[in-house]
Amino acid sequence: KSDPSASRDNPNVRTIEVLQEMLDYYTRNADQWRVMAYRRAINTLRNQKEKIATRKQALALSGIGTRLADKIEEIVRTNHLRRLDYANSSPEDLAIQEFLGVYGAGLSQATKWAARGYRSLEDLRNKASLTPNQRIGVEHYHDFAQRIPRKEVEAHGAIVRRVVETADKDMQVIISGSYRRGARDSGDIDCLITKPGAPLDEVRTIATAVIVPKLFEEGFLQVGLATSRRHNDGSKWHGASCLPGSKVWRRIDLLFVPGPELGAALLYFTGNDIFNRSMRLLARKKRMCLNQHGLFGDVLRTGQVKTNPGRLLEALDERRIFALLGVPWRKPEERIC
Ligand code: DCP
Ligand code: MG
Ligand code: MN
Repeated sequence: KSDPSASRDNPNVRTIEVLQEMLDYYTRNADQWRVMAYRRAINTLRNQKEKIATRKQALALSGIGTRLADKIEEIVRTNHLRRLDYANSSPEDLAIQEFLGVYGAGLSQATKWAARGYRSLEDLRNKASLTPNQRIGVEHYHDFAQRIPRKEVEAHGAIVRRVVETADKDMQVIISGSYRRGARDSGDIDCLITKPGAPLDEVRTIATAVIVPKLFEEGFLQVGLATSRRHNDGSKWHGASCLPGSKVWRRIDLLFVPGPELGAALLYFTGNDIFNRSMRLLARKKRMCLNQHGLFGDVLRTGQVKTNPGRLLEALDERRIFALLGVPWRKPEERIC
């Protein structure tokens, strides 16, 4: 969606945007033939320097047939495509769109449910066979769909902080994610937990053996949500929390960080994700590598593959990572791309 080639300077951005919605629709409906046709058309339009406004102009391009050419003309003329109105309003498609909001369910799961004939959250709740995670996603659909006001993010963070500091007075909690960027409300609560000088093992052990159990015992944490092993070395915990006296469950993420990696972890966990991607890309261009563990230099790559891990340049000091990358310091509030 953030493809730079679809940027402002392409005269066909709006057409591409509408065709992309059709592509999404056909993808959801697993219509592979149309998916290919729309992909081809979108790519062709991306490569045009001129605005393609008429059926005739469109037909002159390779890979665009008569029906697509008509649609392109309609989009340019009306800024809209009537076909989209009912494409997105079939009962099956509406169900897929609703199911996409179930925490942890991707497009493939949502499509499967719809293909089995489920049309509502009620259907999922009563008829579908759900994994424990999916059941929580369905039962708390409306909770997780709500934004969390900044004050409430702070209240969740304060409970985590109290328990963390009781477990070990040298341990620290920093609320990261969109909250650290100054957002007025957040999608979830991101708590970074660390201890100066301590290795990951120490932080992770205290967190999983003492802090998380204590937060459950207090009735604050409600459930842990499984994550894929492949992407998690035990330094992340996903789940849901609830303030005393409230019934609304919120999504909460805990990140356990070794003291010496605080700067790199803060940079990663503050985001936003697009800003992170551009910082990593920049590091790569300078033959460095940036990840949540540090900034590394002298990295050798063969194509995309790293052939040596490089030498650690900085991990503790967030500002120094910016400096070494040659990027002027940006306050968290300014890290929105
Ligand atoms: N992150 C990332 N790449 C991803 C996901 C996350 O770099 N694919 C980093 C940047 C995010 C941070 O982790 O800012 C927290 O992730 P969240 O999904 O919680 O996103 P935000 O906190 O930024 O926004 P929201 O308010 O929606 O939670
Ligand atoms: Mg967040
Ligand atoms: Mn998060």
